[in-house]
Amino acid sequence: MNKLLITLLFITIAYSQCSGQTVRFTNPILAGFYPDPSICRVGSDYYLVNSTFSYYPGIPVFHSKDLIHWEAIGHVMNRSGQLNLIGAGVSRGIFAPAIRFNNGVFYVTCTVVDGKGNFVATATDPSGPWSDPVWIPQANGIDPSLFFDDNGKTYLLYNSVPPDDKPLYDGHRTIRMSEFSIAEKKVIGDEEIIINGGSDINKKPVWIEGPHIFKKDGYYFLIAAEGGTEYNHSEVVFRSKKIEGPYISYEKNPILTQRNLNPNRKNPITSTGHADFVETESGEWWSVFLGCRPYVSDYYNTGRETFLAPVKWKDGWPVINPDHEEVQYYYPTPIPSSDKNNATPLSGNFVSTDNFDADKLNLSWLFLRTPVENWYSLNDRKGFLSLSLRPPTCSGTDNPSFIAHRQQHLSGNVSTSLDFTSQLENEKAGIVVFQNETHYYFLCKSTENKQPVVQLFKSGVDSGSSELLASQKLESIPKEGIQLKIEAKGNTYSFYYTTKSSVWSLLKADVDAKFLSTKEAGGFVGCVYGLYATSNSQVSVNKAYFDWFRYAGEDQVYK
Ligand code: 6LW
Repeated sequence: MNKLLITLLFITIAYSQCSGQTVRFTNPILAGFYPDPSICRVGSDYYLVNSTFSYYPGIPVFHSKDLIHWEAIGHVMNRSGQLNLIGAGVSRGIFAPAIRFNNGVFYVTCTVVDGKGNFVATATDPSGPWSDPVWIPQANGIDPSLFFDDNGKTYLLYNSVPPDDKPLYDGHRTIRMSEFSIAEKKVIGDEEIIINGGSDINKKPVWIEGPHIFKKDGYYFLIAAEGGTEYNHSEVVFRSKKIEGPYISYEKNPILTQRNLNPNRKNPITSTGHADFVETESGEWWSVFLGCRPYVSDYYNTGRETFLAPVKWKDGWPVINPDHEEVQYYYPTPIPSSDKNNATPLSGNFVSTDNFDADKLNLSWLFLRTPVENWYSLNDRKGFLSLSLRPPTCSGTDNPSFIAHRQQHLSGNVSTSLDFTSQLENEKAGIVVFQNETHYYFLCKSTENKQPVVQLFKSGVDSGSSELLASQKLESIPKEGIQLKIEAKGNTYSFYYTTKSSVWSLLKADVDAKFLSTKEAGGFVGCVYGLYATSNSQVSVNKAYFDWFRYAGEDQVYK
């Protein structure tokens, strides 16, 4: 690049930063487990939803004016009557949602697996309240998505079983479609198979899913995930002149994948797929999709995150990220923007602290399954989050006293200040880094031989068992309590405590983080840091008081 160009680039960046304009954004735009993104635009407003599985509230709704600064404005499922997840494994429950808008009404279609299946919920205000789910029993499958045709007809498409439910190979699925009555919120007409297998059934494509249809230049374009949501994930596209097909596969499919790249490349973004498209007011096309950031090989603890990349139309077909082989951590901003919204940061490196001095929990906090009792409070002691110690533990499939923040970085730390006293060894409170019921580490304060201790437990692989990795008697404890810290550094976690603020004592260093990776633990979620208190199946009237929670992300790629 010649000197003039470099000078111009610096002037542009300098001007933009002086004027508060953001000239480039960081990926993932939603860091941490925010999988299966779906997006729509209404005027100059963008809305995005993600899967939440057995976390509650279900299906966060994000809003943005520029596709890069996102603010959580509510949840589709935030009433216990809408969604009872008790008994579900953490990666069950709510699978991939899709958000669409038509004639003043927002629609979210989604699936409760092991439950009543596919449903549609509606709202006129995307921040809620959303309707109760209207179940769609005729649609047998997952990943439902609506398409509103310009002739007033509506269609529901979804991933489903192979023809006659007789798979030709493992992973053989179909995309099926039915006309849908928006008035009656039910399928009408016959269901038809519009994609059998995937982009080329002769190559035995697996897991065609996450379908969405768009209409452009007289074509119906159908995009879908293919390859399964791991390393071989991809996005493929088909098109037809008629809504009912036949749909022709793009000869240059997939339009997005990272599976063919050098696995030893620096800071890889992998497993990209499950995309959705949005057209900006200026006619540019962009795609959101899920991707993963392994710290080594195919090990990642931050789950499947939401990325944004440009779409370009080539020979009448859409291609995601056409100017690069690798999905980029930085792209020029799609819409000139300035960092106006003061939402909880979701991208790049940041520090955020919750002092629990509001009268409601921040929307980014997660419960594990649907709370049916009042076991937490922001009013018991102003400026504190109180958790009642209750019998459920995070090894089970009940609703423990557990409020979590996603792990959004490969490196960083979380800390909290905890006022908790107990004479009983079964009573414990602290921070848990949690992937699922059999894969977590719990740093807690408790009692051992009537002495206050800080302990580190590793979950057992059978539900309910756990292994004590470290324990340290606590001498004097100041009235403000103890502070706990978990430090993540890619493939290790280190655990600290202090009774004198800012002088941390190491309890245990370099504990294996791979144990909490998706590769080892399985599932569809990502790690979360939970503020957690339990009486381990005993009755208790005790409470734990958390004064603040601090989160710091320190990923090298953003430095
Ligand atoms: C989602 C489907 C998928 O419904 O996994 O592997 C499911 N891809 O699209 C949960 O993310």
